[in-house]
Amino acid sequence: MTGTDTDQIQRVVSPSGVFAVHSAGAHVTQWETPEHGPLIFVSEKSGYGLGTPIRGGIPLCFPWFGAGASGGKSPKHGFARLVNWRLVSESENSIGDWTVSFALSNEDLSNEDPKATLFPHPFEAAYTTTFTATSLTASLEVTNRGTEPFTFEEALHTYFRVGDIRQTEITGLEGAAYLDKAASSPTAGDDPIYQEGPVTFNGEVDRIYSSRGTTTIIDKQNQRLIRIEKSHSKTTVVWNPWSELAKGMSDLGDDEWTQFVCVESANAGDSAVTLSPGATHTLRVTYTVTSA
Ligand code: TA6
Repeated sequence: MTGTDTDQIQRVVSPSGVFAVHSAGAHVTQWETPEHGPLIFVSEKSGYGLGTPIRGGIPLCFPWFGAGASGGKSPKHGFARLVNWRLVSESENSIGDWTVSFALSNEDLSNEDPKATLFPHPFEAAYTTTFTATSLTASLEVTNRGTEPFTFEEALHTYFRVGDIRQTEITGLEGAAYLDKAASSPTAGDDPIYQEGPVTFNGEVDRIYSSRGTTTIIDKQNQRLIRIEKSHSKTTVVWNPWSELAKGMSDLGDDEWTQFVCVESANAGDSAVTLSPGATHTLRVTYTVTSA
């Protein structure tokens, strides 16, 4: 069972940095290191607490992404980011690196909860994050505890802090096919487009790439690189709302859109995961920061 009916924050200040994860959504909100400062963006206008998606950090999207592979599902991006996860363990090592683990299962959702009917499958999810002065590793493990196969989508919808999105590029997606979901983009639609060169930003970007590969965020203003290495993830989503959309978002300051890029390690759409009874799927990501 959830154990608490309020959001509990696990936070450490250590020689490796300052790290925080909320029980609501098992949501990472802080990864700050002595050499590089804040690496994760959270909006100053974000709401917090059960049922409120945090604008920033690492939202966990599960068991569907967006409105789901076949559309029409609500809440957007699934219910995992809205509910309390159980704290399983928390430990700091001798140099100040920190590991924290949370779990969520169908039994944590009461039978009366409409969320339980949205995904009526016996599942167990385990989410572990390890923070160091130069890296953050996150792994989301989903196990089918039932007798029938089920299909789910997932994403670590990470908001990386950048000095200025207009001076930011992403490499590693060259040649990858993507669906352009940005309403304001002339190429928006359901036909695949192929990425030419690095991803650059000069307007709204909302793209779902078919890509298992490593990507790198080049943050020119902060003179740093964040390398994103992942396993068992076939989808990479890149998002920045740009100025017009940002104005309509009540939980984002008018100029805050310049300060982040979402690079999401996911399995979504055609890459949804089907799990046999008893099987486990693990999506694992490591973010490593270096000076440019
Ligand atoms: O992952 C990109 C996306 O699906 C965008 O379309 C954008 O809406 C973003 O997620 C944020 O979603 P949220 O529900 O957190 O406002």
